[in-house]
Amino acid sequence: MPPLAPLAAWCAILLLAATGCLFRAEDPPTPSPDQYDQRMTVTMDAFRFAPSTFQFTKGQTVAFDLAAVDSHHTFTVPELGIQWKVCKGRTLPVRYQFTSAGNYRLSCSIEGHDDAGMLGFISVR
Ligand SMILES: [Cu+2]
Repeated sequence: MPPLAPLAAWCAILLLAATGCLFRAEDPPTPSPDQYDQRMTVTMDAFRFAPSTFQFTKGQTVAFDLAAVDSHHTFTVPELGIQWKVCKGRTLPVRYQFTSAGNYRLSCSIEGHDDAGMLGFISVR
């Protein structure tokens, strides 16, 4: 048996452990409609956010359903302290109130994903 197969399996397990997707806590409950102003799904697949540009109003609370299709991905906006990790094949419900006007850069913090073009922009007016 070639020695590469067990090595690949261990690498996969280590990657899952490193991303926290091996022993994952339960997803938070989906927010109820009285807890947000807008609800939207963001698909993360093939190094892309869809949609990748967002326009919100200052004070607006948005409920996101973040769907990671092909891999683990993150929805990361450093300037807003947002770092949401989504395991492969999962949809994570999250909620955020945009309290500061500005233009913010969205990226995926999984190594190599932003270099591959996994970027977006959030405008809050
Ligand atoms: Cu990614």
